[in-house]
Amino acid sequence: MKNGQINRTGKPMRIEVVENVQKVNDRIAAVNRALLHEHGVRSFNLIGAPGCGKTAWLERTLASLPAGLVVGVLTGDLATTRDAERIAAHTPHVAQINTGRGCHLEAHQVQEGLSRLDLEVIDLLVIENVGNLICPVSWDLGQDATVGMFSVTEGDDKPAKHPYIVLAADLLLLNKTDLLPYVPFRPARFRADLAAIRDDVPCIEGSVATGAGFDAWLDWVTRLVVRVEDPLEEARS
Ligand SMILES: Nc1nc2c(ncn2[C@@H]2O[C@H](COP(=O)(O)OP(=O)(O)OP(=O)(O)O)[C@@H](O)[C@H]2O)c(=O)[nH]1
Ligand SMILES: [Mg+2]
Repeated sequence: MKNGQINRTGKPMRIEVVENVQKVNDRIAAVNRALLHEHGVRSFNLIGAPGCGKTAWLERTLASLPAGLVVGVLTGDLATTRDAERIAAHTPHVAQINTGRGCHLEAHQVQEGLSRLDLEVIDLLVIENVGNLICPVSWDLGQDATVGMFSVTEGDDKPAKHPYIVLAADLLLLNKTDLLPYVPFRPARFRADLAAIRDDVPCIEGSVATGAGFDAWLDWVTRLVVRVEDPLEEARS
């Protein structure tokens, strides 16, 4: 059945339209991925609820990575350039994408964002998605890896209630562990829920405020970048 046709219930075929939009998105995502690899740029898409600490985590990351590693950042928000301004204190390679009412980034927006970055000099591209644990999971942007972030202030039930980010992630982060003494968050419950959904995804528990977990995180980031610079590295190690 073609777009715009009416099905037997008399209702328009809305699902097919969404599928077509996603097919277009996937094609542009593939173009983004090829462009990034052509320039030797590795990338990850950071997804988490509003205020879980994505930008703060990136600020600490940028301040901690070796100076020789050049990081580009695309920050996605409905409005304002505030996240890009925060990131600009650490790297000149940053561009803000405003989505208006859009609850997630799409590949064409990232494609436009990439045109504002100098891919010749960037080693790692970080895409901070719009604060949302739901929609961003379904939209490929062309990234190599997907990182999902939770924080203890959101409650320990979030993996159970948002299983799709757990299923999609290559790595999970649990931020704001410095606040554990002050919030009713049960780490054992959080870990058990995660394991019930998927037991093969690593989860780094840490805090921007204290730096806990950052050794493991920086190691993961460095390995992501090294893989593209020397694809044989993993085979040798
Ligand atoms: N105590 C504590 N506060 C944190 C930590 N990480 C971030 N915050 C605070 O949490 C608030 C939200 O942080 P942001 O970095 O803006 O969060 P975000 O996920 O980027 O938010 P959006 O981009 O709006 O979705 C800020 O007030 C941060 O200072 C942490 O590890 N511990
Ligand atoms: Mg942010």
